[in-house]
Amino acid sequence: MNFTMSLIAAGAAVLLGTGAMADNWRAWNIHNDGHPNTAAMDRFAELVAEKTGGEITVDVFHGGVLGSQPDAIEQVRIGAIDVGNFNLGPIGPMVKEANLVSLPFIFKSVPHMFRVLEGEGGEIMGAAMAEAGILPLAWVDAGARSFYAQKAINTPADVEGLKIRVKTTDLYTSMISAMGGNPSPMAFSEVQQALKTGVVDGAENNFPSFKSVGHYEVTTHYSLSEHLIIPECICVNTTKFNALSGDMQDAVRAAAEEAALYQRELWAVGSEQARKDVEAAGIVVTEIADKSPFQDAMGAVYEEYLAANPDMRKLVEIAQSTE
Ligand code: GTR
Repeated sequence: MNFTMSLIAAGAAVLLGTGAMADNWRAWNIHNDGHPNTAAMDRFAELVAEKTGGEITVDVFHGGVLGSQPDAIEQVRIGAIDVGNFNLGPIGPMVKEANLVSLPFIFKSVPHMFRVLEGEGGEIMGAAMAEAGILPLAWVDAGARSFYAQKAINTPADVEGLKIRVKTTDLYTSMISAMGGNPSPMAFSEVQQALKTGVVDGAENNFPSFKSVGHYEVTTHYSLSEHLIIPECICVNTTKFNALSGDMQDAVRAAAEEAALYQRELWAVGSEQARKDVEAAGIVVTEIADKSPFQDAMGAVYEEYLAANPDMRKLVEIAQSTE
């Protein structure tokens, strides 16, 4: 090989080397267009490319096309999917500490939930999640979940005898049973059809999801029980993240934090708009002035859960003592 050829070969190697270093991540998102988290995840992808100078690019797969949420969480843990926007509810069966957020009425409000996440409670949950392979880069808002059905659900007694769809987390099953209802664990993608055909009588979610997947088209009443305030995360495979250089870690984290702040802004506006839209479409929204009957009914859920999981008491106390 002469000198010129060696130079060309060296140049090609450098180019190939650079090419090999650029990393393309696959991201999971359950929501479709028009949902605040879809726009936020697109923003996350843009910010990662920008802040890493193109060394990491992210392809976001919306609408849950990479699999159901419990499956996708597992995929991120093993590194088959790199990153995703996950609800902490379905993380609970894999990371016990995440179950804190699935105890009904554990948070007084969304700001209270964020204060807990930004304090010792969030540190404990985040560390346990990272240990399990799914590291939270930033927390995002998912508002509060309330019941909807073909009638108003203003007291726990209104749930009696109803078949209510829940996510596949034991605490939600207990929650519905404690009110005398029949819990029906089911994937998000199946709920609209189940409501439509009467396989279930009702479900529970926040306004943006109630609207975006058409649950409002097949129910008549949305009752503001606000029994669960479940945060979400932008979460990455732990090994993948730890293998990055310090600078790349900072860039990815900053991208997630910025995308999460953007999500919270979109959420505030989008959630109000979703409520207006479903009301305009004929949904009767009822305010529940006194939620104590619901809270009282949950006493049994806490008792049973903490008796079986005494090591969760500390997290519960941290949440309850956070102002
Ligand atoms: C939504 C949440 C999704 C999913 C869904 C459900 O509010 O953003 O991640 O958990 O609820 O009920 O399955």
